[in-house]
Amino acid sequence: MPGEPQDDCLFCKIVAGHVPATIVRETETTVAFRDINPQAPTHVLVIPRVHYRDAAELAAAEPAVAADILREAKAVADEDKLESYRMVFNTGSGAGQTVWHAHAHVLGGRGMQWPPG
Ligand code: D5M
Repeated sequence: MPGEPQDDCLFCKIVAGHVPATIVRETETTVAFRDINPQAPTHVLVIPRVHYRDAAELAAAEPAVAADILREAKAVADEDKLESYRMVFNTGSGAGQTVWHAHAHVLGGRGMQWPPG
């Protein structure tokens, strides 16, 4: 069921504390932890506690939680004292999504190129 924890979801396991992660912030609705394969000095994933396969499904079903993720991205950036940061939602395998639990990448601490690859 969308919104319910999935037994086979890595990020649901991190939310439940069954898989270790370097957690940087937690709220009632979100968890933020360092990406295991960082692409920048700051690379944090902000995820909803509830399970939706991608950001689009989350925003359609629980827009307030989607907004919480945007707010938490800024809080992560503030904690790492970033003046600017990039937020990425890979949505669909063609865009590079590999974990099917909605998540925002928060990247910063180095110069960024545009367009992204
Ligand atoms: O991003 C999925 C991201 O999840 C990718 O950057 C690696 C990261 N990842 C995978 N496993 C872990 C664990 N165990 N801890 C922290 N980060 C992890 P996507 O946009 O789906 O490609």
